Amino acid sequence: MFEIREKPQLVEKVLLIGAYFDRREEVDAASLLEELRELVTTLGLPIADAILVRVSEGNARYLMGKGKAKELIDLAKSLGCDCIIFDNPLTPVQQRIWEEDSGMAVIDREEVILDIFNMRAKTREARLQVDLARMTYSLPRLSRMWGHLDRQGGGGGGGSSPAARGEGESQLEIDRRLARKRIDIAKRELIEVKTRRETQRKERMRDPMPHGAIVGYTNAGKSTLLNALTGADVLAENKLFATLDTTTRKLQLPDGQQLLVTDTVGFIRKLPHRLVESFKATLEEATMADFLIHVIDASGPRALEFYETTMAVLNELGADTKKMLVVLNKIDLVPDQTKLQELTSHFHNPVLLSLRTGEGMDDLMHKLSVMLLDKAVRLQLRLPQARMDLVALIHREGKLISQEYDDNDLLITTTVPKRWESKFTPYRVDEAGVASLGIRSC
Ligand SMILES: Nc1nc2c(ncn2[C@@H]2O[C@H](COP(=O)(O)OP(=O)(O)OP(=O)(O)O)[C@@H](O)[C@H]2O)c(=O)[nH]1
Ligand SMILES: [Mg+2]
Repeated sequence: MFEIREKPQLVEKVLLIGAYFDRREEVDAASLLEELRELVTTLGLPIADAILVRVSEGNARYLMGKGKAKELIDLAKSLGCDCIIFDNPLTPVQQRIWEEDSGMAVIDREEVILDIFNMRAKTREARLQVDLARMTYSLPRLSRMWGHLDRQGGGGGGGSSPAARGEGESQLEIDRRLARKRIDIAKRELIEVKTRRETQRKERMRDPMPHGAIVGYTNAGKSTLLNALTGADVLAENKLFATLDTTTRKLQLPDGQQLLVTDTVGFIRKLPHRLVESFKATLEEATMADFLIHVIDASGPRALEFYETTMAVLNELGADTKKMLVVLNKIDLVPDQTKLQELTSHFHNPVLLSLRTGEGMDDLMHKLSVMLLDKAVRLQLRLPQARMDLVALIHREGKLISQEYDDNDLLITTTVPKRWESKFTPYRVDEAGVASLGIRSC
């Protein structure tokens, strides 16, 4: 039986490296390296240093010149590191060469993110999706000195020592076969998950309620928002990728309208494509929602870039054209009003919010109401007593504006979500309703 080895127990000290190839990339590379620092800290690995390297002449084997590579390996050794982490993607061959030359574990940003997801995955669905992504990452890398896959207990060359190279092609072949088998099993099980989610979604459609998905960059405050809106108790913390599973709760707005709100997985720059692929079943909650609540951490210097990153992933999922309410969160951390105004000017009518102080919460509720009303129709009805079920439906789903009795009938003015409109058609007495029945009004 193969298991995925936990890295934190193995790694004592890490050197971070961010390589860039053009002077114009320097600022971005520096910011990505800072983010890598956060990612690695989230993983619980102590960092010795972080180095930004400008590569003028590349060498496909090392990503950079051989001399530069040697310099960095010497630096890692002098700092007492046992692991080097690149912000750049490494090919399986580059990774192996660096490991051989340094005698250390060498990993890249993608592997770090995969490991965080692995650490966070709690439910069966999340576990399956993470496993699938990690296995596809590991498959071409099984011959690494320090592989993901390790034999647990029994069998030669196992335990926690690095899987020795030169064990022979056959061992590698066995590893690959087992890895492929596990990938197939995970894929098959994920099809079941997808089917189950589709069934759940169909059930929701029978009693459809507007559905908004909270999306955004990792750590923007999505879960905190769901908790504040609905009293849910999703874990929200100052760590990257605190949430890997979706949580859906019902929200009743002050004007009585109801909607479902879903908290989703956060995105990040250079989010491994295989994670997006593997997490499609979960991310579909965002694609299937009627509208998006896009939460942005307004306090960060790169708020706009993070917004673009989220939009790019949404685009990949086919959800970027959905109706969207932008929420600029954490405004308590932005004392500079000019800066806030500048950021605000990039969006159409955003909500300025602080979930810490509660400022902007009323505006958020109001904008949600308006958004939903957009999808509501106003009806004038004459309902016979036999249709008290429709009165109940109005109370549950719509907003009662006025009602009075006329003989045994109820005369009602109401707004209801558009999707319920047809249920009321036979009882409409407004012009649109009369016209739809083919009766001319005079
Ligand atoms: N100062 C301040 N902190 C906030 C605000 N909203 C959320 N936070 C903090 O930001 C951190 C991240 O919040 P989460 O709700 O976990 O963020 P998330 O978007 O769900 O993050 P992931 O699940 O990792 O994608 C937590 O420590 C929150 O307490 C805010 O308005 N102001
Ligand atoms: Mg969260």
